[in-house]
This record gives sequence, C-alpha cells and structure tokens, in this order.
Amino acid sequence: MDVEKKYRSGFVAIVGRPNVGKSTVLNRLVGEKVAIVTEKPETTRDRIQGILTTGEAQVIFVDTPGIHKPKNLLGKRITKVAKDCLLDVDLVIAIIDVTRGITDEDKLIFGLIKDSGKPSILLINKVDLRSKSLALPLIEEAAGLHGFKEIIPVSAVNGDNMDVLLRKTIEYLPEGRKYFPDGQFTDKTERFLAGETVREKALELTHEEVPHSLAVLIEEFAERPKKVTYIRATIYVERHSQKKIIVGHKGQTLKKIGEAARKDLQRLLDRHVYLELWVKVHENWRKDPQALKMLGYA
Ligand SMILES: Nc1nc2c(ncn2[C@@H]2O[C@H](COP(=O)(O)OP(=O)(O)OP(=O)(O)O)[C@@H](O)[C@H]2O)c(=O)[nH]1
Ligand SMILES: [Mg+2]
Repeated sequence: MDVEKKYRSGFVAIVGRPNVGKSTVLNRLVGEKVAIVTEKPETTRDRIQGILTTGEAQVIFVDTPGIHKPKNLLGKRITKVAKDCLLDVDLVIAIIDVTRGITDEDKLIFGLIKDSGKPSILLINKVDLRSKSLALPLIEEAAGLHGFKEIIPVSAVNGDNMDVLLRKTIEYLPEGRKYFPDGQFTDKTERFLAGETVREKALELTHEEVPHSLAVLIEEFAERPKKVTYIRATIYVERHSQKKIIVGHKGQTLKKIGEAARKDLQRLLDRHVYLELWVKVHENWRKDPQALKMLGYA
C-alpha cells in the first residue's frame, strides 16, 4: 500500500566565508541565475531568495553575503544580514572550500550555526579542483567540530553531488504548503537583478580595491513600446581615480560593461534592453549611513 507523502516546504540559509561558492550553489540548485557570481570575494551584499518548486517540496534557498571581519560600515551591515538570516530558517547549508581547508573563519561560522540551534548540512565545495580523497580528512575534521547532519563533498560548478544535496535538504524540511506560486524563482525584482547584473560586469572588469568600492543604483526601469525595457543605471565609486578606471580609455571599459550587462539582461527579461550607464563618485560611500541607505544597503 502506498503511504501518501506529505508536501514539504521551508527556508534554507546558505552561509560561509566570502568566495566559497554560496551563490554558485544557489544558482545550480534553483536552475536559474538568481545571484551574481564573480571570482572576487564579497560579491553578494544582500539576502537573496532562490525558489525551487518540485512535486514533493518547495525549497526557498537564501543566499547570504560572505561572513567576514568587517572593515567598514558596509561590511558590518552585510555580515549582519548573513548572521540574522540564520535565525529565521528551517535548515542551514554551510559551505567550505576544499582548496582552503577549514579556516579559523569557518570555525567561527560553525559556532554561529551552533548558537542558532538549527540543523545544518556542510558542503565541501570545489572538489573538481582537487582529488576527491582530499575531502575525506576534511569530513572527519568537520564532524569533530560541529554536529552537522550531513557532510557532502560537492562541485557547484560541474554539479557533482548536487542531487544528493537536494534530496537531503528536502528530508530536513517540515511538512508545509507552498509559500510562492509555481514558476516564481526569486523574491527579488527585475530592477534588483538589473542592478546586480551591471555590478557583476563591472566587478569582472576591475581589480584590487575597485570592485569593493562599486555600487549600482537603478535610476529608471521603464517598459517602452515594442517590447523594449529602458534602464538607466549609475555606477557609484569612491574616488575619481576609480571613476577613470571604470570609464576606461575613450570610454572603452564602460562600453564593455554595458554590452555584457545588456546581453545578460535581454536574456533574463526576454525583451530588448536599452541600457544607459553613468558613473558617479561618492567619496567613502561604504562608511556613510546615508549613502548606504540610498544604495539599498541599510
Ligand atoms: N572550480 C570551482 N569553482 C567554483 C565552484 N563553486 C564556485 N566556484 C567559483 O568560486 C568563485 C566564487 O563563487 P561565488 O558563488 O561568487 O562565491 P560566494 O560564496 O557566493 O562569494 P561571496 O558572495 O563573495 O561571499 C567564482 O569564481 C566561482 O566560479 C566549484 O564547485 N568549483
Ligand atoms: Mg555570493
């Protein structure tokens, strides 16, 4: 006789140090580009929900900023966003990077998870970069540090073990109804995704301190006739020298950012996109509460 399986649903925080692959894991699980991904640490600055709806469950994965020792007010704010997130979820997925091992910062994060009292799964990510046997001592070490329900070596980039992760995640969720309608894959607006897309392209083309000093404000997001979306965005930097870098020789860098962002946005929105980019200097905006508010980081 078939036992009727109850529908499950819940919220799952994805936490870890900067750059361990949290956003890549989120995108892979949801099957959509919900969060931007770059090789630079501290890319994600918001709590971003990615929603996966299947016949047996609805899982709301919550991507969070990398938890780190903050160096300014922005750092403080985004680290708090990640820590607070632990408090209102049903399950926590913690991620470490196999190439880095278990660092002191990872251990601090394990402590936060312990304090939250939430069940947790640990992912040892980026196993495509190392022989799988290297994950084994890490599994043992992590098991001795915290009572993870599962410890799974994965590769978010090639999808290794992500099916196991999803199955285990659903097992730990409570019975419940859908929170979001079928077809919705994020809680974020198209306007937010547009700003993040521009920021991703600007991050990719800059180095050292410049990526950290970038913010993007969508000034206008308007539907025009003939399936055209008009987007006007301002890229904020902290110094004039950074503005020069973003604009580039004869405006070439800004042009490249615009072209790459427009291409991604047309795919995302399934419409023609007219993207106008501006660059403004707001000195030390990362330390300025008013500026943080204006840029959506309050
Ligand atoms: N080789 C390999 N690279 C990965 C894997 N997962 C993520 N990466 C890379 O690691 C870098 C960081 O990935 P993100 O997903 O942005 O990391 P994150 O933890 O969200 O980083 P923050 O938002 O800065 O905290 C990117 O260059 C990814 O392509 C993986 O499984 N294998
Ligand atoms: Mg991220």
